Amino acid sequence: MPQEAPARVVRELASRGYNAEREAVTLLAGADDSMAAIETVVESLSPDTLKVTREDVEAGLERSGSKRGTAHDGGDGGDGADGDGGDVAGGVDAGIAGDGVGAASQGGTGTSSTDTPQQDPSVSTGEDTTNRSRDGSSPRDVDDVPVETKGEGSFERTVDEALRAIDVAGDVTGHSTGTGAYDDFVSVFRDRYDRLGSKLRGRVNHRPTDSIEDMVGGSDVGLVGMVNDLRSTKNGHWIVELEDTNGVFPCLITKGRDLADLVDELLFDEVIAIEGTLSDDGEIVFVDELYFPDVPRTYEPSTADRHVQAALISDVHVGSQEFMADAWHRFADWLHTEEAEHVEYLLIAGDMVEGVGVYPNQDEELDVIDLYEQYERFSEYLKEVPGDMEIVMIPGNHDAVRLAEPQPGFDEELRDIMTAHDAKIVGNPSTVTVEGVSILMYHGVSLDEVIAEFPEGKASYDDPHKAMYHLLKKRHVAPQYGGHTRVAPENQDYLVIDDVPDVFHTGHVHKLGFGKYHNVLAINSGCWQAQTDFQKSVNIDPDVGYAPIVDLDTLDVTARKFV
Ligand code: D5M
Ligand code: FE
Ligand code: ZN
Repeated sequence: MPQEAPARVVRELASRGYNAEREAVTLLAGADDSMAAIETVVESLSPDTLKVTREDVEAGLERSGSKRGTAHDGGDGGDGADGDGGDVAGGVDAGIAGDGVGAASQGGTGTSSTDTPQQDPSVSTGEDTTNRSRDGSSPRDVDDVPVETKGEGSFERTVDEALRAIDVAGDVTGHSTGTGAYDDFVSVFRDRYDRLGSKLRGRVNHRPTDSIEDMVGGSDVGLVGMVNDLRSTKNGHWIVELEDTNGVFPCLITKGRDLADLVDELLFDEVIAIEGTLSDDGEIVFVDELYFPDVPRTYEPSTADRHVQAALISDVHVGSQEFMADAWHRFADWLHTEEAEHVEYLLIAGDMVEGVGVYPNQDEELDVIDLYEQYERFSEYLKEVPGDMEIVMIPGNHDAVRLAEPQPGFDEELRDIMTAHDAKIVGNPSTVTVEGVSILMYHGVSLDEVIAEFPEGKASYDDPHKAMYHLLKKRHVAPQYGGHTRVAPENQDYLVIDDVPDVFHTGHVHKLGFGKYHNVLAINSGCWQAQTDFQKSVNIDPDVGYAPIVDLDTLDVTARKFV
């Protein structure tokens, strides 16, 4: 008889209205028949018990003659099922706890290799061994669910929190100055131009736009500019109008040249450099070379000094009828197993909840209609993961913060709701450095734009990481102003990718994909929401219930599947 995962014990107790000490959970998880033991212990509790203690469990089990499991005696060693002060956070409401699904960590592995774009998740991950229907329709029957415990159902994590290091940069939270006034737009674009331009100045001999027309026809010209306009001529050539701080200048890219292929990749408002020759009449530059700020090919990412892992997820969408609670429970349960012993960090790249009024007719698919209640539920789900885990979260377009990017982290009211694990709540985007590995977290709304505007081969929903490569190449997470992505002007451009990250983590498009671009690991995490009616109508087939796990010492990735 397999032993139970602690998270499941927590849920069972919570569904009966009890909190529990960590040691009590460990004992129950290690019992020969945890569910029976829970019943016995609960029956023997005095009516005024709120929190189940170790003594309660021992007394209850003794009375019934149940034996404790032998695999592991709780002890005091590490942080148990949930670390907050040694107690297990309870109070999970029945809607969650009543969804009786056992632990089943699943899946094979798919390890990324350098420079090899990844990856069809259905190939890289193990097959579905439980084959359960999604949340709401699964029977409350746990015995038939395989629990992958490797014979150590009561495995207890032992982590050394002193070895951890986590640091956040580039977060707008608390620094937003934008008023939306015209001046703010001028300053944010100027900042973008200065910072990205400085990465390009070494590559071309920049001539200010207003001095080019005074040059002799046929001169060599270098120009660093922001893409102000892009149009085709009647002969099928392209005119890219570049803007610097002095004005604009038109540059011609002739059709049929290799360069013309790059026109497909241009977005308005991004900063590029060109080299070319001034026309005889001094009116236009014929482009010979085009440069993006880019990531150096020789970039050498930093890695952690020890074997430690991070789970990178996003798009939980709690509150949606399509939220896959079963998959989440399996994920949380798996985190308590020995296999996940080194997973000490959990990064969540936005869309914690489904939100309210985000898309037209969205209310028809809401399971929880109150926004704050959605966050309360989310917080309860978060409590299922081991209490010692370090959690970082940024908001997404479904979250209750301003939609325009950069988005500040959640406000006090929401922080008060999401107190579990003392998570680090930061803005979108933010760069989180975990034990030396810098991880740029960005929700990913601009990916829709890149995918919509680029040809299929350069960016698609099936290969979301390739769309991410373009953002790295542009060194900007959302270059185009005025399209899908709403951008709020601030006194600086928080969306510029100033320093090359070691890992780039996005979500939003609900597709799993990862690969390396010039040695930077790009990961788009999938989601925890099954296909919505809207997504069905536009053929978006989401990758649900995956958690990519990154080895911070090697930057290898294993995609784990929990559906
Ligand atoms: O977005 C999930 C994905 O689905 C993302 O690629 C946008 C797209 N999506 C979902 N609903 C809509 C509507 N109503 N209009 C346009 N695009 C949509 P998420 O932000 O998680 O909902
Ligand atoms: Fe989402
Ligand atoms: Zn989103």
